[in-house]
Amino acid sequence: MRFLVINGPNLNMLGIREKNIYGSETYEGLLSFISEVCKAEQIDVSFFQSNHEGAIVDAIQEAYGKYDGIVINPAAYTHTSVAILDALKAVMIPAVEVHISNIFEREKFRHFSYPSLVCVKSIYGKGFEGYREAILFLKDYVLENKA
Ligand code: CA2
Repeated sequence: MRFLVINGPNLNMLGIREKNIYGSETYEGLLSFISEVCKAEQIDVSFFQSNHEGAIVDAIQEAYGKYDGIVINPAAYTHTSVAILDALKAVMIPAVEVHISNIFEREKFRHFSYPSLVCVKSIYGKGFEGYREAILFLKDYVLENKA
């Protein structure tokens, strides 16, 4: 099974600032954490991070036919990007949305998520553990929905 993990703008700054919201672990730490989870689950994982909306759309399109599942934290684009929503709809790869923080306990503009309209699950407020939950959920989902 092959998964693509996509992280959006500024998540490469993890551990550098806003530690009260996102914790003190770095982006590299996040990748190691996810790699360990995927290794234990025998999942091949690839990572993509970008600060650019179009680059994220390109990465989703390029995933078509190559990956069984997508885990995505679109970061700020969560609340603005119809383009990322449309790309997820276009490729029809099952996707789980993850947010490190609890977006519903923050500013009102973070309460709405475009990707939640197409993702098979949304996980928020669980820190890095949310990515583990996403991988495990997606693995079961893909196995159960195999043609
Ligand atoms: O909680 C999440 O994972 C978010 O997707 C993170 C986004 C935010 O815009 C969403 O509303 C919720 C922001 C990521 C910014 O990450 C930073 C990391 C370190 C320093 C500054 C920002």
